[in-house]
Amino acid sequence: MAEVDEVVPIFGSLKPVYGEGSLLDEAQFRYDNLKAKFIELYGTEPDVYARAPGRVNLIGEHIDYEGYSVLPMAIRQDTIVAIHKRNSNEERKILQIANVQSEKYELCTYSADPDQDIDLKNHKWANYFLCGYKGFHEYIRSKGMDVGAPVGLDILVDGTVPTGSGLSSSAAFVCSSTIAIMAAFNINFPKKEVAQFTCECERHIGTQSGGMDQAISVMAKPGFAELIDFNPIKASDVQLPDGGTFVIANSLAESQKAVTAATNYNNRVVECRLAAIVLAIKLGMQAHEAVSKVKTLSDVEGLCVSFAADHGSSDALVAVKEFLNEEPYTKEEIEKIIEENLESIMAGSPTSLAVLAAATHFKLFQRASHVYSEAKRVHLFRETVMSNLSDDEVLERLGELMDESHYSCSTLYECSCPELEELVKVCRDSKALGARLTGAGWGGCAVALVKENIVPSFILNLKEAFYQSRIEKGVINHNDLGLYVFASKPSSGAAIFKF
Ligand code: NG1
Repeated sequence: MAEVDEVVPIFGSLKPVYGEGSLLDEAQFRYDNLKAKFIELYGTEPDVYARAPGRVNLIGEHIDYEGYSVLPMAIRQDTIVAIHKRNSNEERKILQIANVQSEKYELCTYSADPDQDIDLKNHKWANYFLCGYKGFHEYIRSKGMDVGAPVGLDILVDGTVPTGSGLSSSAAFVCSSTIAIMAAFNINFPKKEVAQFTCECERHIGTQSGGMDQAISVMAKPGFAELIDFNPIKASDVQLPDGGTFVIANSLAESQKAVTAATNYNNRVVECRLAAIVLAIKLGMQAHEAVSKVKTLSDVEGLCVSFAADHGSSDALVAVKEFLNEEPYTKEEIEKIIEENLESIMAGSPTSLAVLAAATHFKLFQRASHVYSEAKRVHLFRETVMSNLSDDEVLERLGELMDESHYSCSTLYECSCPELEELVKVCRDSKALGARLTGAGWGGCAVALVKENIVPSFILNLKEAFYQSRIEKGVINHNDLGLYVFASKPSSGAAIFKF
């Protein structure tokens, strides 16, 4: 029980998070560099640092926002935010946000008003900091706490999670920013609260995110993947079997989740909601009740399963097959079933209205089929890990589940892309036990489960079959290959450092 209320840890040295050896040396170098640059830029030392890792999702894609459990692990790549809070009597009450990669990410300044709007049409990298800033203040207020009038903040960021790669660089940035702000105000909260409210913070960027990335970034433990449940958020340790390694490989197609939200990420959230409402009505709920009560496919799973039970099954997909058409629905067809105009049911959500404005058809059958089957695969994955099969048998089965997950993402959810398809095929041809896209998709990374003893030859194969032609075309530099394909072990969650 005590564990549930653990707050974000505060350390006086890097070792508890970064371990020993070369990883620690590399981390020490980054923190020293961050401090030196901070002093150069702001003329003072940071008060405190916060770090939060990226993650790789092993299985359970696009189901967190539907209320279903997912199974990610934290990776060692992280974002570090160094922060200094100015005194309330200092002039210039502004937020200054700089990045150690100053040539790529320019210095951004914002007012210190926590109620300012984020300009979503003009996407700037530091907007993610602002998400944390706004969300922190909203959360503080919701708890009846008061941190006084706005003061200036100086910030310097150093991130190693590749952006647009499906490894949650955005959540690593939002979580480390929010936690740095908390720490600058000398406030700490239980990790599961932080996991919940950092998810709400990130929605300020305009994506209707589920909570997976923030939950794993805040709650991860070294050595374990985590089964993350939602409503309420809970993380249960999953010890992966010996003999297998997860290799992450970047497809080099950048997934611009915030920019493409209306046609990709948020579009799928809206399609799932519409599928859930239509199912509820077909299963006997009054249309007005379904519209007001049903938000996600997990809300109607019970109805689907009861229907399936009457037909000798326990599988929600039986109801999906019976009641949803495989042909995409037009807006008018859905409006006829739900007896309301789609704009009016989405009226409170500008990001959903943007989806409606961009869409001509809605694939309800395909999206619901993916969500229900993927939710089942997550549990099968965990049951397999906990079964008494031999390690080899466990690894084989996990690989199959990963392959099935990819097939579903690619054909039913349509969140893959040609580069990811090519990469997943190369992984399988190179003897992966299973491989799939990870994260939102539409670009970004694949994750492959590989027998430990063939990892070096597997990576070499990927380099030859996938990356060599891209090196020759100048897409990437040979010396950077280690950034694009690497084996990963489950790493630590978010932390605060006061040195
Ligand atoms: P990425 O784009 O990989 O960070 C996104 C969502 C997750 C989840 C996955 C798909 C955010 C911050 N993250 O992850 O919540 O829905 O897509 O499974 O939007």
